[in-house]
Amino acid sequence: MAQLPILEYPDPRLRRKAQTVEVFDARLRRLAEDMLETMYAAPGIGLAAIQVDAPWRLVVVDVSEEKNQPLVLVNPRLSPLGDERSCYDEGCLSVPGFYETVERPARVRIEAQDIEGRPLRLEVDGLLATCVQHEVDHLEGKLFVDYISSLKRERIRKRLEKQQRVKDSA
Ligand code: QAP
Ligand code: CO
Repeated sequence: MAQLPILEYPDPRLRRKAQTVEVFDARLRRLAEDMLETMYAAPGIGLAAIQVDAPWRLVVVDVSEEKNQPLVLVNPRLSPLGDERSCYDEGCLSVPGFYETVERPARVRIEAQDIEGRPLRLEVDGLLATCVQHEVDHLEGKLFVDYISSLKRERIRKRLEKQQRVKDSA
């Protein structure tokens, strides 16, 4: 297994629309394993393939305390269940060091495929529901900073660009 470099906002590659996975092979399994390793090492609770410059409709999440309940979703589609909404302080491995409150549907139905291509159907709530919605947004090129004010977003962009300049010149 290997840890993969993570693209950081405002990298334009994070704005691409990810492609449907049609081939369920060893390379796909390898990518999912490397993404899990990368997420656990961060540490994080969710990662979309696009964040490691692999523009496929693949996400991994694990919101468990023990970090032993990995969920791998291929070609996920979500539908909200009911009108209830909930707020979480969200972060993102592609927006390191910044957290903002985002409101989203509290419960969602997930229709996806597992890593072998078998259909997967789940109904989730709580942090898992929020995390899966955050990750599926990535597949459409959407980031949690798109939900906050443009003033806050621009401030985050400028700070990250500055940090990246420092890193690149080191
Ligand atoms: C998405 O994000 C998420 O800034 C997953 O310095 C997060 O795992 C959905 C992380 C929260 C809902 C609530 C962020 C690690 C991890 C950072 C993550 C950082 C180090 C973010
Ligand atoms: Co994210």
